[in-house]
Amino acid sequence: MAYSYDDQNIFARILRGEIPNDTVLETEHTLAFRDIQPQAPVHVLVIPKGAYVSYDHFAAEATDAEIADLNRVIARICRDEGVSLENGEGFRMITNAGRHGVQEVPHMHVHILGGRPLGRMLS
Ligand code: DGP
Repeated sequence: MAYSYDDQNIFARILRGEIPNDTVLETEHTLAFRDIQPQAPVHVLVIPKGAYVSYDHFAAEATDAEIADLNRVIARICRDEGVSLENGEGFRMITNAGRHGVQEVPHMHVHILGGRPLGRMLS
């Protein structure tokens, strides 16, 4: 079964400029913006500009340039937001996928959360 991408999802509309967003950083392949319902003082969403539904879709089919760009953006945001281990107290990255992952928006995104102790998630 192939991955199926709905180009009317809210992040596709943000990428087309149809819906405003609070952009943190934009590069050739990647857009990062603040989550509309922040769960922590730092809550940034990082998305590829390409039409990927989930992290596994992105990791399987994106180009090396797209994958490298998204990861460099994550590193820059962690540093710029002061949550990197270079200059802060740390962060958490989450990517939800599909029904069991409780993914609300079907365009691949990584949450970066930080700025407060986040509590234990896995034990
Ligand atoms: P999830 O798909 O469950 O990983 O989470 C989607 C996140 O996207 C959720 O934290 C809320 C956020 N979100 C939903 N709609 C918008 C929007 O229009 N703008 C922004 N900035 N964030 C949104």
